[in-house]
Amino acid sequence: MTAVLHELSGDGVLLLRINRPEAKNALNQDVRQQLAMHFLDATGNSAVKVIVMTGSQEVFVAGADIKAMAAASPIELLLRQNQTYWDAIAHCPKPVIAAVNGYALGGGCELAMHADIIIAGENATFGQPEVRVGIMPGAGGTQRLARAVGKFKAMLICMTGQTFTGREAAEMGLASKAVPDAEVLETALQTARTIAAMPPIAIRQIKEVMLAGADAPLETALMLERKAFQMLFDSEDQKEGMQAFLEKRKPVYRGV
Ligand code: DAK
Repeated sequence: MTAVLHELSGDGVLLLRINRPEAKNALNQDVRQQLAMHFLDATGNSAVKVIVMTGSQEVFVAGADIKAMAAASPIELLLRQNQTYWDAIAHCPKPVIAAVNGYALGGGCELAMHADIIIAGENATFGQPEVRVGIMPGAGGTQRLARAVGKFKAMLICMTGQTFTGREAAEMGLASKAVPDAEVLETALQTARTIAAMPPIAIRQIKEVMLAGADAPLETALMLERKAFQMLFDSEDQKEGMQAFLEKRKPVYRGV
C-alpha cells in the first residue's frame, strides 16, 4: 500500500495524504522516505505552488512507529539518518499547510509543526506524549513547541504528555485556526488555493525571511526583511500587482 498518496491540482496545490491506517499513520521509514521524496520533488517542480499535508479524518499521525524503534540502539537510530527526511520538509521553500484531524501525537505533532500554517479540527488531539514511553521529543518538539506557545505551556505539555484539542491548540498559538472537523481539509485547500494565486516570489520571500528572522537578532532580522522587500521591486509580479491595483483590475502573476 502506498504510504503517502499524492494529488496535484491544476491550481498548483499538491495534496499529500499519509496513508498507513493499520498503524494510525505512525511514521516508519517508508512514510518518512515517501514524505521526504514528495517534498524534494515539489521543491523542484514549478507546477507546485503550495503543499497541503494531511492524514485521515481519524488520525493525522500518531507519532513515530514505536514498534520500529522499541529495540533500537543509539547507533541504529543514528544510521537511520531520519534527520535528512525531516530536513526535506523543514527546508522546503514553498508554503506548507498541515490539515490536522484526529491524533497528532509525538512525531505527528512535530510533523505538523514543520508546516507554515496549521488548520486543526476542533476535536483533533495534539500532544507530545513521548515521555510516557520513556523518551522525549526528538524531531524539534521541545524547540518548535516552545517557540510557538512559550516555555511554560511547552514544558507542561512535554513533561506530562497530556494531550490538548485542536481548539486549544489554536488558542495557544500552535494552530493557525481551528474549524469544525468536517471542514478541515476544505479550509486547508481553500487557503492553499488563495496562497497559490499570490505572486510566488513574494510568498517565497515571506517564508524565508520569517523563518530565518525568527532565530536572528531583531536588527539582523529587520535587515533581512528590508533586503527582501527591496529585492521584490525587481520582480515583474510587483510591477503587475501595483499596476493592476491602479488600473482597478485583477493582477495576473507569472512568478517572475
Ligand atoms: N507506533 C506504532 N504503532 C502504533 C502507534 C505508534 N506510534 N500508534 C498506534 N499504533 C498501532 C497500535 O499499536 C495498533 O496496532 P495493532 O495492535 O492493531 O497491531 C494500531 O495502531 C491501532 O492503535 P490502537 O489500538 O492503540 O488505537 P486506539 O484508537 O485505541 O488509540 C492512539 C489510538 C493514537 C491514542 C494510541 O494508538 C496511541 O497512544 N498511540 C501511541 C501514541 C504515542 O505515544 N505517540 C508518540 C510516539 S514516540 C526521532 C524523531 C521523532 C521521534 C522519535 C525519534 N528521531 C529523529 C530519531 C518521535 C517519537 C514519537 O513520536
